[in-house]
Amino acid sequence: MAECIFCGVAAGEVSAEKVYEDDAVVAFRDINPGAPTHVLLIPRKHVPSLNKLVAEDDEAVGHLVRVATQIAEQEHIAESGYRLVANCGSHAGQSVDHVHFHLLGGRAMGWPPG
Ligand code: DGP
Repeated sequence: MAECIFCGVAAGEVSAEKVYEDDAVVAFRDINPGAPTHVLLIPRKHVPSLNKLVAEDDEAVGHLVRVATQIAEQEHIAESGYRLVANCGSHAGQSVDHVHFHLLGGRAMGWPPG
């Protein structure tokens, strides 16, 4: 069993409602949704924080962003708009130490975020 919960999701050891997966990226619905659409996108590779990304991760992260746009289409939020955000560190409220991006949509959102 993976020590990291999101590595566990990626490996199929932890149940989650996956909406997309390939060799590099996994996307699944957030367990505690903050919007009508709330999908998490992760690289399969365990990287604990944005601060630890290295050049070899560029392709996977770029791919992840493109996958997010495709999921936005599937979820019918591409036209109305959405937010793709990654929390890094304690001030941002990062609670899981595996790089992840939140795809949020289906309602209007305020700015700046709280
Ligand atoms: P963050 O605060 O940016 O680190 O976001 C972590 C998100 O991960 C948070 O919105 C809740 C979600 N989450 C935590 N554990 C699980 C889990 O086991 N399954 C799923 N689907 N989501 C989880």
